[in-house]
Amino acid sequence: MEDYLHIQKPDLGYRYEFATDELDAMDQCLEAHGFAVIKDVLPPEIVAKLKQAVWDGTDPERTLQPGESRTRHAWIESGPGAWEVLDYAPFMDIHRHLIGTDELTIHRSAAIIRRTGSAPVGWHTDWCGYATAIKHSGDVLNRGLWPSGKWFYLTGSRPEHGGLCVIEDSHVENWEGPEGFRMTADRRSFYPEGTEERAYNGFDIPGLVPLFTNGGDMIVFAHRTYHGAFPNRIEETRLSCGIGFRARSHRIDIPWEIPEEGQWFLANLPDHLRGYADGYTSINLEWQG
Ligand SMILES: O=C(O)CCC(=O)C(=O)O
Ligand SMILES: [Fe+2]
Repeated sequence: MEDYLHIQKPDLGYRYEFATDELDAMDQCLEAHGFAVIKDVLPPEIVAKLKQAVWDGTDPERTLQPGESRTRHAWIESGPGAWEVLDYAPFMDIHRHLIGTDELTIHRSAAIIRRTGSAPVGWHTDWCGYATAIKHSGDVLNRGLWPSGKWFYLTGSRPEHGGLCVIEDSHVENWEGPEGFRMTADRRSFYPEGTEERAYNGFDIPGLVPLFTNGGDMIVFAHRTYHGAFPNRIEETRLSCGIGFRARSHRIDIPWEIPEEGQWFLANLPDHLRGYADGYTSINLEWQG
């Protein structure tokens, strides 16, 4: 069985890892190649608390079995363990930089648990801006032109541990896919030429960049960047979380009712953090347009 242990950190010929005081250089990489890593955004104490909050918000009853994965959408709504990171000024400073304004509203958040043996995540872009019909919540929320991702792989990102991988330079409009592949009709993924049209989940792709990060490093990618994740092939359970913001002035007219958990979040977020919930849409995964 392929274990991905042999995959080394690539030398791409350009820098894509930056310290928190190198954000202008980071922007240039994000713009040129569609991704970047910001090193040591969170200290170990906060990483430890967030790991706990990922479990509590995603699998509170600890029912997830080996081989399984679970995603908690709107994870910020799960409680103080998730939203307390909004009090950590260096974290918020980076988000202000990424969005280009001081007035931020929480846009989307998620936490993911991938236990040993969990499956790979097929290649996709999160961006739904190509869709002309608005059919589900992603079509409403994932149309922005600001950076996506902003993930923390709290137990580290590396190929053997279900790490994230991106395709360099795949963030440009009308990208045609890696050599030897064709885009799916909806442009959300690609598949090898001459095979059935189905999102590819193999890792033998030109331009693939496996990311190697520590728990406190932030992975940033451009809205269109294509990415996937390796299967988790080691003993340790993979934990990851991400919180994305948008400019508060960018209002979104939501076609769904804010679910009960979202209402609970809005009622319980401490006063000094309320500004971040101004215009918050929550998400309703059942909603269909
Ligand atoms: O689990 C991962 O590593 C990738 C998740 C992802 O890309 C997504 O949720 O859109
Ligand atoms: Fe994604």
